[in-house]
Amino acid sequence: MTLRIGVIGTGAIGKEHIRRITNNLSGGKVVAVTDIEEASAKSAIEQFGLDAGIYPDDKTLIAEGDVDAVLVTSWGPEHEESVIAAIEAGKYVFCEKPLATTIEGCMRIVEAEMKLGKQLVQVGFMRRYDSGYLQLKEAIDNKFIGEPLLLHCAHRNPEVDTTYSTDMAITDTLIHEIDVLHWLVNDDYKSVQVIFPKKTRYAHEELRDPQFVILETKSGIVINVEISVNCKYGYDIQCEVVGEEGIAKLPEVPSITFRKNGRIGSHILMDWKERFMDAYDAELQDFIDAIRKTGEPNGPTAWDGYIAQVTAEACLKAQNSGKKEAVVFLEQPDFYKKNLKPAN
Ligand code: NAI
Ligand code: NAD
Ligand code: ISE
Repeated sequence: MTLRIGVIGTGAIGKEHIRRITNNLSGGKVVAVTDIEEASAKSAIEQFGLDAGIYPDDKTLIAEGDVDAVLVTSWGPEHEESVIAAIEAGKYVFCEKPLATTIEGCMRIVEAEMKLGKQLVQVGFMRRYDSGYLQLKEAIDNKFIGEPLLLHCAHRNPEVDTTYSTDMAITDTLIHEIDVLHWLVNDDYKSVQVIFPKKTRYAHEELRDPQFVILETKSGIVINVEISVNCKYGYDIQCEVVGEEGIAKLPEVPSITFRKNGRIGSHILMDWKERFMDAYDAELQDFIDAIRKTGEPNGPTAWDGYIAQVTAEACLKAQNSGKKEAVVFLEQPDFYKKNLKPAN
């Protein structure tokens, strides 16, 4: 059966996901769209030539759209209501990060899913599907560099607009590292700290940029992440794992090397949409395939969304206190204790 998909929020990433489901992936079809800006939903239909209905809001799409699954690609604070409405209607959900913008909101989603008794939700933490991170994970799991001791990471965006605030460096940007790094080293976070270095003159008045985050895991691995969202030169994601017997690093994005105007160089991407293109394809293909084959999604769960939000909120506290803050999770319910199979 083809998975009939409704899209809630047809902005930047909503349209990107519609494009990939329609043009690149198999087994899914976008049959319904909604956006609080009706013009945005209409433009999605026109841009991709969709044979899909437009619905006035998320609840109507879920109730009347004849969908098996929804993609929640609206703004973060809007996610919770749409996800819970979908779960209560028994629809599968692919929700972009963050799952919800509060710990309590994430827990309401977890509880709704457990009440239904079936996993329906996958969170859009696509880096777990990136071939670079998967290679790093394989190296760590096979003890290729011995036990990991510390990680040096960077998450750099060339620029942001004036709506981007200091807390978004954590909740919108670092959240990808928060999810992928504990998964990478098979550990849980214990504490976090945020340091504000000298501010770049390219940051708008209200924004503190760059930021330097230190996360410590229960086994003592120390992870530092530089977040710079006005780095100017490109979209650049770095991750270096220092182990007892060697160092493993995320591969650079392939590019030609050129010799021009007295220089040897290579290109750096400028846009987040391109950096994890293959990972976005893989996460959504896996969502579609797993549901069609097993009746349950196979990717990052609502519990992973909760773990990320607890860690993000500890980082927000650390931004304000300047101190090391504890990260405290509830015990993982048995319901979520399954071994995630690798992507594809
Ligand atoms: P956007 O602002 O371009 O698009 C959001 C769209 O959702 C807008 O068209 C807006 O009108 C609509 N919308 C908001 N609330 C809605 C609601 N309740 N019902 C229906 N439509 C609603 O934002 P963007 O950049 O596409 O981000 C959307 C989500 O995707 C966010 O959660 C963001 O964190 C996530 N995202 C994830 C990325 C990733 O790498 N995984 C990259 C970029 C965004
Ligand atoms: P966007 O502003 O371009 O799009 C959001 C869209 O949602 C807008 O069109 C808006 O009108 C619509 N919308 C908002 N509230 C709505 C509601 N209640 N019902 C229906 N539509 C609603 O934003 P974006 O950049 O596409 O980001 C959307 C989400 O995707 C965010 O959660 C963001 O964090 C996430 N995101 C993830 C990645 C990633 O790398 N995984 C990258 C970018 C964005
Ligand atoms: C955006 O929402 C994303 O998810 C991108 O992956 C990230 O690099 C960017 O900083 C966020 O704003």
